Amino acid sequence: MIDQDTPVIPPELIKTLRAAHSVVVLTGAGVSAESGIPTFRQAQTGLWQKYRPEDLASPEAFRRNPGLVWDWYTWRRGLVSSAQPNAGHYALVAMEHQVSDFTLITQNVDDLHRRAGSRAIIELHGNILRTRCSKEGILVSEWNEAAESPPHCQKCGGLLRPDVVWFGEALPTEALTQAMHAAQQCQVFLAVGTSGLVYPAANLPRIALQAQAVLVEINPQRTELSSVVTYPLAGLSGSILPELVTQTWPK
Ligand code: BJW
Repeated sequence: MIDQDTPVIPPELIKTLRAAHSVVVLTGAGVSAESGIPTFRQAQTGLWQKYRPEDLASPEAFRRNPGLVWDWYTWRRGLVSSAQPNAGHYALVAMEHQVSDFTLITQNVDDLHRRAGSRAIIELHGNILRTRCSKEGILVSEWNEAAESPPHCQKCGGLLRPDVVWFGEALPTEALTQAMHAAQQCQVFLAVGTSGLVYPAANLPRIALQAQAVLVEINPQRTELSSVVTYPLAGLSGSILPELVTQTWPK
């Protein structure tokens, strides 16, 4: 049965996807919205309602008030840890099994793609479940949470921070290089649940389009990308992705 909120998927798209041997999917926060994780630009809840995420996810914010930033990430780590992958995450696992050259590029830091079972994942903006020393950059797995906020590195005394990419920081070079290469080479590129406002990730669909890929967008809202994509599919990724996979590769 087709969900009333799921748009009809054009038959030409199904045909193109079925024939494609190289597919790239770029995901954003919208993919995890149906797992109960607020998107980046959506109002935060509870104690964090009065803060804009854009004002907390930066080196300046961390320098100004490291305790506040650490506490926000501690709250978000809790949300992420208790969330479960949704039907959209699982559909991407199924897609990976069907396409010989499949690349999943995510801007999300929530680890839900990996927990769903996706394997070929490029994490552009890091992972909130990893912590590193802000002084030496090394990953740290143990600290005294009760002592201070943020805790200090037990080796060098530097402040600990989440291993994510804040505004003004460089993306991991290898991840970005691989993502750009995949976007240049693919036949079909799907942009799912992203506002397309944050660079350099926002360039990836445009790179794919310039390289003649078929561009698909899945998002309930229009974005800056909507007017240039080949197939804009307006709706929720948790409904559209499973439908797309089922119709493209029926059992
Ligand atoms: C659904 C749905 C459902 C809802 N189904 N959909 C070029 C031009 C202008 C500016 C720049 C530029 N190049 C660089 C910049 C500066 C800056 C930038 O892009 N600024 C813009 C805001 C203008 N970029 C950077 O600073 C980057 N660094 C950089 O460029 O460094 C250069 C450098 C080089 C060498 C040395 C030093 C520096 C870094 C960007 C890092 C972004 N980090 C964050 C935070 C990560 C950690 C954390 O989570 O706390 O990443 S910001 C935030 O935005 C997060 C996200 O990954 C990212 C993207 O957001 P996303 O995923 O698109 O989420 P939303 O909330 O915006 O949208 C959700 C969408 O889902 C919506 O459209 C909904 O409709 C939809 N949706 N429910 C499907 N069920």
